[in-house]
Amino acid sequence: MGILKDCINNKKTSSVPVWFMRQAGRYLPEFRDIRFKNTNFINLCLNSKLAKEITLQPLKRFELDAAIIFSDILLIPYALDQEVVFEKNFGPRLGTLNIKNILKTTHEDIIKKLKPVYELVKITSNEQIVRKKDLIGFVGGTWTILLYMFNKKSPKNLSEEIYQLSDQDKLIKKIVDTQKLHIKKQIENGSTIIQIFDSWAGLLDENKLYKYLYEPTLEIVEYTKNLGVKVICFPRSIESYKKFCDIVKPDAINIDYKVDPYKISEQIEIPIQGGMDPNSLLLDRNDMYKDAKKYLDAFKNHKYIFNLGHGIMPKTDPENVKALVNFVKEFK
Ligand code: 1CP
Repeated sequence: MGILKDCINNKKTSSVPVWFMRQAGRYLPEFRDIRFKNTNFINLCLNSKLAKEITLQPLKRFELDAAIIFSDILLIPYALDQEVVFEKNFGPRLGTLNIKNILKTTHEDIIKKLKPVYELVKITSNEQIVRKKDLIGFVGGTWTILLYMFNKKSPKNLSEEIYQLSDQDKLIKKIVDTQKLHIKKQIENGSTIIQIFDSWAGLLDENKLYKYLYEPTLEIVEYTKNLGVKVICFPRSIESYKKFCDIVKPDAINIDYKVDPYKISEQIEIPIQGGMDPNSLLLDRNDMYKDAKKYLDAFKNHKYIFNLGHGIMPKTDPENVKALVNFVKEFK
C-alpha cells in the first residue's frame, strides 16, 4: 500500500505521489524489444510473465509510486467474443458486433478468457518492487468500450448512428456487468486502486451524458467502493468535471491538459490527478519543469497526484521522464 492510496485517503504524504498513464509503453526501448518479438498485441497482454516484466519496466527506471498493469481496455470486447486485433500503424480493429452472441457469454467464459490478466495481477503484486507501492488495475469506461465495439476502430469523430443501435440497452448492461466482474477479479488478485479510462467521454453530446456516462459510471464506482477499493475516474475532455464529480462521486478525478488547474482546484474538493500536457515532456528541461511547477503550485493546498492529461507519447525521451519524476519528488 503506497502513498497514492494515502493521498486519496486524505492522509499527509512525504511527497506528491507520481505515476504516468502509459508509463509502460513504446517510449521505452526495453518495451519495444519485447513488442518487436511479440507481434500479436492481445497475446502479449495475455502472456502473464511478459506482461509482468513490462509492468515492472518503468518502476525499475524511475521512482514511481504505483505500477499499472500492462493490459488494455479492449480485452473486454475480446472477452465478450468480439474479435480484436491491433494492426501496425492503424491501431485496434474489431470484428463484427454480434450482440446476440455477446449476450450469451457467461461469467465463466469471461473469466476463462481473462485468466492470464488475473494471474498477471497476482504475480505482479507479489514482486518486492511493487509491495510498498500501489498496483493500479483498470477498465475502460462503459461509453468508450461501447464506442469501440460499435465503431470497430479508433473513433476520433462520433457517428450519431451509435445512439440508434438496436438492443443497445442490453449491450450496455452486459458491458457494465463485465466491467464489474473484471474489477472484482483484479481486486481479488491484488489491485489496490482502480482507474476507469473513459477516453472518448468528450465526444458525447450534453443530452446523452446521463445515459452513456453518468449512470453506468456511477454504478461501477459504487460497486468498486463497496469492495473497499478507491476508484479514480478519467472521463477525458468532458465539459464539466465538477458536474461529473457531483453526480458520480469518484474517490479521485483525473483531468486533461485543457483544464485550468487553479480554477479546478477551487471547484472540486476530492483529490485531483494529472493534467500536464504530455507534449511538455518533449520540451527542453526548463520548460518542462516550468509546466510541472504550474500544476504543483496550483495544487499546493489540494490533494494531488502528479500525472499527465493523457498517456506518455512514444517519442518521449525516458531521461525526461526520469528528470520529471525527480523534480516532483523534490518539490516542497
Ligand atoms: O506497441 C503498441 O502499439 C502498443 C501500444 C499500446 C500500449 C502500450 C496499446 C495499444 N495499449 C497499451 C497499454 C495500455 N492501454 C495500458 C497499460 C498501462 C499503462 O498505462 O502503462 C492502458 C491503461 C491502456 C488503456 C487504453 N487502451 C485506453 C485508455 C487510455 C488512453 O490511452 O486513452 C485506450 C483508448 C486503449 C485502446 C488502445 N490500445 C492501444 C491503442 C493503439 C489503442 C487505441 C487508441 C486510439 O483509439 O486512439
